[in-house]
Amino acid sequence: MPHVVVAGPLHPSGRARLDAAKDVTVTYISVTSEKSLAAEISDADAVLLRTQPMTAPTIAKGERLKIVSRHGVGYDAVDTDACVARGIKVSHTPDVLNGEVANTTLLLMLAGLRNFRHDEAWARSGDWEAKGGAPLSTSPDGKTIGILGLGRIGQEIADRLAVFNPTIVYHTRTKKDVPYTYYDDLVEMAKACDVLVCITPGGASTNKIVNKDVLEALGPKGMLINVSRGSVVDEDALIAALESGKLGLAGLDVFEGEPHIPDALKASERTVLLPHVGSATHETRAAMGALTVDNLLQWKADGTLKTPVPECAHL
Ligand code: A2R
Repeated sequence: MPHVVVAGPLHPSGRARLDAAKDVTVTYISVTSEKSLAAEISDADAVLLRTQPMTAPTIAKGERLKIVSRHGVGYDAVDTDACVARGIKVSHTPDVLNGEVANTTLLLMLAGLRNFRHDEAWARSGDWEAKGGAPLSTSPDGKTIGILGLGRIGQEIADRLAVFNPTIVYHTRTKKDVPYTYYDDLVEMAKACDVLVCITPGGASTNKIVNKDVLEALGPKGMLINVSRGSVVDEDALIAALESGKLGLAGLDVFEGEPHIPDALKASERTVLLPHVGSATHETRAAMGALTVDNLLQWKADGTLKTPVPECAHL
């Protein structure tokens, strides 16, 4: 009978299905760090992984491990090479969160351009009555919006942005068959953009890809939105660009050292900040939980995965 360790919160609907599954032993643990995870998986056949990293030393502690079912689409914190070397299969939850992350992108964009933080405080504080109307803000309509990473989520963002009648441009490593202008140079794209949305995976190939040059190319009226991974943006360069006025605005759902957010970003009037809630709605977390459990139960039934990560698809 396989032993499944569920490491972190799972939506109640997913938990109910897992509890109802026959011939599975399930242990729920509430670890938040990789160190404490390593201590809990010595007799696990399967791990349902939330946000904790799983590096090679932790994977080695799971001597019986056969599957890691990652709750989320990004799996940059899981050492897939170490998993493949051991024949451990890794799944993730693509597609089911595309719409919600796109909604979060729109939320950040509108909040930034339309000066939501300032104007809400203006209404709430009585400044409207005491001082008059709030200053004018910027329309989201008709802007040039660059998408860094036009994959499943990036395409959904482009689709949902259509109501603003934008010019969409994009940067990826490979040109796609889409009706948008492709830039093979990120700095050149940033120069052309009013808003730049980051939605690539994390990991080595995108580490600090949004650097000082990209931020300054986006310019004093430009807005950066990051709904991908904190590692994609050079946070020191971002703070410097905001403080010097070389970048206009930043809407951030993810951070380099999250859940820590640098004081400079918290204090800035040019930022809109969220605590990594891109997919965090009841509906979407239920769908992600369901797919995570689907992968576990399919593996238990026939040894295959419903949505393996590409690196493990051959196993
Ligand atoms: O580069 P390509 O042609 O493989 O396109 C992918 C792009 N991408 C990059 N673009 C520029 N420089 C890179 N070094 C780079 N690496 C990847 O990101 C593709 O267009 C996009 C990723 O799309 P998907 O694999 O479909 O991922 P999905 O589901 O959109 O999620 C993206 C990320 C997750 O990995 C989490 O970190 C976050 O959104 O939730």
